[in-house]
Amino acid sequence: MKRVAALWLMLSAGSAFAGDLTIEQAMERFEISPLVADILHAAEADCAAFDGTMTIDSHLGIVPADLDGDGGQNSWGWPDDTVINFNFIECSSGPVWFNTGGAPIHFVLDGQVAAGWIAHDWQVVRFSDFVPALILIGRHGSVCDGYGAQSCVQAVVVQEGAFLTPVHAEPLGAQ
Ligand SMILES: [Ca+2]
Repeated sequence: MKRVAALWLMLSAGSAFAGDLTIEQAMERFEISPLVADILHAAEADCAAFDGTMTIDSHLGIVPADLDGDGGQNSWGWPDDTVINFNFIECSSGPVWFNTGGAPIHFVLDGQVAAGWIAHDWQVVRFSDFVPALILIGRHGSVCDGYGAQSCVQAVVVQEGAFLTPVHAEPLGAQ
């Protein structure tokens, strides 16, 4: 297991392997669950509808991650959750899935449960013993009732197989 993880780090860091992957190459490079494959194939179809070819950044398009903080690994010894970041997946015919708020970022838990938001970027941080993994996603300013270029960060916690995030933030004094 450790050797495989080390190999993945080496592949990730090795410039010889940098660049863009086709969906077929991504299937060989990563342990892709059927749900992840569905998301990628749906995007590929969207791109093909515009006569485009989809390519996936080999480092940032599909990222193994530990979104629930359980430390779980898949059979390749990688973190058992997956982030699919369409900010780093391109369609040759144009910006099919981009808007001013970024592009879809899908978070897939144990290959089985997915949630996604239009966002610029993401990060997983440790929050507390009770919340070992906190997903932070950079959203369009309007989501925070601001303007587009303002910073707006949404936090998401994964617990018991569900993605939890505030629906209404309800600040004090807003009543
Ligand atoms: Ca996990």
